[in-house]
Amino acid sequence: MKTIRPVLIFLVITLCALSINAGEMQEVYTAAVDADGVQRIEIFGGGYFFKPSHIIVKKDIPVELIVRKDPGIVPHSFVISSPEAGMDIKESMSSEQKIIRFVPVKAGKYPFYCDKKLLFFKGHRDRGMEGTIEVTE
Ligand SMILES: [Cu+2]
Repeated sequence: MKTIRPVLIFLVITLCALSINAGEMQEVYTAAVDADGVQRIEIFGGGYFFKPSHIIVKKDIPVELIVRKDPGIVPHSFVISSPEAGMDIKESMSSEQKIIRFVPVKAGKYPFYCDKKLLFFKGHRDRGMEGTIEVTE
């Protein structure tokens, strides 16, 4: 028991640290509805992430995603391939803001990602450039 205890304490601390880290990486952003009835969310993308990476929007209310990427030369895109939920989007990102408009029509969790890939290298999505858009009733 005397030797097990420090190990247990170490494990607990490690697990806590890990869960805090995971929480930070999955930054959740819940959209507010603006006075004009639109849910606006700014999304920033870069190598290889989206921030925030988990956004929550309400069903049947128009959404405007204001997307922008870092100023580097690496191209990035913003893709949601969920036409069944009213989201069929494929936009190349720029360091200038771009507005993507849609109305989510079905509750659920849908992936968004960057579909860029250089030659035989791993695609950006595989490197972590993806997130979740969660549509709630
Ligand atoms: Cu990318």
